[in-house]
Amino acid sequence: MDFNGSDTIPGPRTEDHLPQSTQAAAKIVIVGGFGVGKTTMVGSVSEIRPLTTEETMTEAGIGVDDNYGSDTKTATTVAMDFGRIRITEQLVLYLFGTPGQERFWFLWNGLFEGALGAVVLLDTRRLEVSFDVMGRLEERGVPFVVAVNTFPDGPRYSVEDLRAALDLPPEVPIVECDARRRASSRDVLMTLMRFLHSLALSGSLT
Ligand SMILES: Nc1nc2c(ncn2[C@@H]2O[C@H](COP(=O)(O)OP(=O)(O)O)[C@@H](O)[C@H]2O)c(=O)[nH]1
Ligand SMILES: [Mg+2]
Repeated sequence: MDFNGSDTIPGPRTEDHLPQSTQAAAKIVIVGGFGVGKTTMVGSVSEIRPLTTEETMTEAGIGVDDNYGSDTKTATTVAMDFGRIRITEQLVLYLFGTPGQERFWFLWNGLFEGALGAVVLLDTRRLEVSFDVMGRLEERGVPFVVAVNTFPDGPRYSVEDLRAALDLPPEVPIVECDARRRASSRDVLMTLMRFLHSLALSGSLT
């Protein structure tokens, strides 16, 4: 499947050098349960060819990786996805997509080191697969926004209903996205950056 969608921004994707105007870089993690679209999002938005460590699902994952709602999926990310996007003239984001499966949580300490913020991806058919991840982020004090990846057969909920179901405070942004589309994934990152900016202004970022 072509994850880049039809709105891929024209021109060469690979920018190996950072432009002179770049002044700052930030680390962002993309998290969520199995099959919610992390690899897809990093792949659609990255300006460099994304690095991904996918491995064909093995016996070890059978019965452990809940494959519901993603029956065509035969690969799962065992370590992480990595990409890069220049979000403004000055700011570059380094993206780390990290697996939500419990057996990979030992990776998280290192992956969250120095992370400015996170995107939690949700699949409305299986909201519960992203619950634990949100709890972990809260424990570690990593601010996050919630992006609802719209799968065609997924139930649609209002933002208010989702906020109540996820027990999220009113300030945490919840947005819809299509992880396959570059512009949509970029919008999610912009929402996160605006949220982080507002936290910094209000003095809530430590
Ligand atoms: N319809 C739809 N399918 C998606 C979207 N994002 C991902 N997928 C599909 O969902 C499956 C799981 O995505 P993947 O990025 O591998 O999930 P990950 O386990 O979170 O990395 C893939 O087979 C994609 O085809 C989306 O926004 N819309
Ligand atoms: Mg993946």
